[in-house]
Parts: sequence; structure tokens; C-alpha cells
Amino acid sequence: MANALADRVRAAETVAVARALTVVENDLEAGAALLAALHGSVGRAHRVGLTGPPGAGKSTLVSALARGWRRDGRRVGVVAVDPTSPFSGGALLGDRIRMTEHAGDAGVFVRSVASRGAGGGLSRGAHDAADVLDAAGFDPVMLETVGVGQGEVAIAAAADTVVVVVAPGGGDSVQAMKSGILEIADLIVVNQSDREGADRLVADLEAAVDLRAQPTQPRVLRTTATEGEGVDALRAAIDERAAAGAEAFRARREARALARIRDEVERRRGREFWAARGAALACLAAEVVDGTTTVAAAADRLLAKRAPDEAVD
Ligand SMILES: Nc1nc2c(ncn2[C@@H]2O[C@H](COP(=O)(O)OP(=O)(O)OP(=O)(O)O)[C@@H](O)[C@H]2O)c(=O)[nH]1
Ligand SMILES: [Mg+2]
Repeated sequence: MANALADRVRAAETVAVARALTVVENDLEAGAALLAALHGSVGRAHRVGLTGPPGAGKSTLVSALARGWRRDGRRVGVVAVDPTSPFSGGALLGDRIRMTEHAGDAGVFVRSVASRGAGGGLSRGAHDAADVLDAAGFDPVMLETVGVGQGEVAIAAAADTVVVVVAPGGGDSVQAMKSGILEIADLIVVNQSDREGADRLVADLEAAVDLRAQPTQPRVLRTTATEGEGVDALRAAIDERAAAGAEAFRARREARALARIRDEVERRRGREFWAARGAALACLAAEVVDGTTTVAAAADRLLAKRAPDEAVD
């Protein structure tokens, strides 16, 4: 099954790509088999992570970038990471609306994934989906994540090119600067340049970038995504980086593989661990409520328990 589907994904059959994305998202075993069958075709796409505060205009920018790449005849993949954080809830619906521009165009494939899979893996869903799109020949593949949680930022940080999107107004962008999100940026975009405070924000960001003693300082660009202004320049900056070739992204890709392997091991270990301790966990939860033990003491007892069938004393 995996090989037949993989062939159809490589042939970029839209139905097969959609099916493959569903398989990798929902079925661990079949998903692993499918990704193994696709593996030789993965690694050609340039992966662009876009992150930044909620509402900065990431989705609007993604849509505008896709429009430009489509004009160049490129096929564009988009993975929108649906934040589980209630802080930015509603992003999914918003993305659907903003992406309708590309509905019906087989050259733009948009997929939303959960940032946190059932097993707690942070980056699995997003990167697995990006692998499928990559194997199907979409290039570039953009990953949009809201820069609020560590996990979401980590997904974007593992891309070949990291674009941090901020906007004037509100404290979010200042907060973003403080939170270290800029440290991961290859390109910093001040979107909503049509709004008041954009000049000031650009100046602040340029000053912040200058202060850092890094071998390659991120460029600061400005866009008005809703008007498409500055989007071609951003696209050119991304393409310029991509032109350096896959070897230039070797370190980034190894870091990405490392994080994914760790995720996978943790997910499996977590599953095994809890499968053997479900009953003990339920008992301990009752004890915590009864006041006979504490959360920390309950965790101590679970971790001290060696054999899966050994009773918790
Ligand atoms: N004035 C102005 N508004 C913009 C610009 N870009 C986006 N917007 C608006 O800002 C709002 C948020 O845009 P989104 O693209 O959804 O922002 P986002 O960063 O994807 O938001 P989340 O995914 O929820 O974090 C929308 O109402 C957009 O129309 C811009 O350049 N100028
Ligand atoms: Mg969005």
C-alpha cells in the first residue's frame, strides 16, 4: 500500500498527496511506512519557517508569497501549524479564509496540522507533512507557526530559512524581541508597514540586530502583505538563500533530524511507559485528591517502579 501511494505522491496527484498527509497524521505505523517509501524523494524543497506574534500577518504574507512563486511557475506547499494555545485560537478558520485565494489551484497545497500530536510530539506532525509535500515536488514548502510557545518556535527554527514576522503596534513585537525569537531569524520582516510605528520598529530592530556579534546578521525587510508591497523583495531574499543549495543547509537539517529523532523516541517511550502504568496512575490521582500523597510523590513512585507489572506500593 505504502509504495503504491508513494508513487502517486511523487507524481503529485492531488488526491494522493491529501491522502498521504492524512495517513502520516493519523496512523503512526502506516505513516512511518509511507515516509520510508518517500524518503529518497525528500530534501529537495527549500523549507521556510514563518513565525511571529499572533496577528502579525503571517498567513496573509504566506498567501502573498505563494502568489508570487506561482507567477514563477513554482508549486508551493504550506503547512499551517494550528496552535493548541487558546491564546491564538481561531487561527485555523482565519487561515482557511485567507488561503481561499489559492483554492482550486493544484499548484498550492495548504495543510493545517496540530502542533502537538496525541503522543505529545512537538514537531512530528509539521515536519512529516512537510516531507510529504517535499516528496510531491512542492518547492518551497512554508511552515507557519505562531511564535508563542517553545514548540511552535522550534518548528519554524528547524527550517532552512527562518522568517520572523512582526508588526507595529501593541506590545507583541517588543515582547518578541525580548523573548529571543529574533535570535533564530534569518530574515526579519516588519509587516503592516502601512501602519503607524513601522519606521520606529524597523529602526529598533536594525539597532537590535547591529548589537549582536553574529557572523551573519539577519536582514530587516518591510512588507504590507495585504497590498503585496515588499513581498517580491522578501521572496527574492528567500530565493537567494535557497540558491546556496542543500549542502548549505546541512547543519540546519541535521539539527532538524536530531530534534525529530528525539521526539520520536520520547513519544514511543511515553507510550510504553503509560501503557504499563495506567492503573497505577489512576490510583495515585485518587490518592492526590484524598490528600494521602502529593503530585511530586506520586511521580516519584511511578518513576521508581521498574517492571511494568510490579504493583505501586
Ligand atoms: N494594515 C495591514 N493589515 C494587515 C497586513 N497584513 C495582514 N493584515 C491583517 O492583519 C490581520 C491578521 O493577519 P493574519 O495573516 O491572519 O496574521 P497571522 O500572523 O497569520 O495571525 P495568526 O495566525 O492568528 O497568528 C488580518 O486582518 C489581516 O488582514 C498589512 O500588511 N497591513
Ligand atoms: Mg495565521
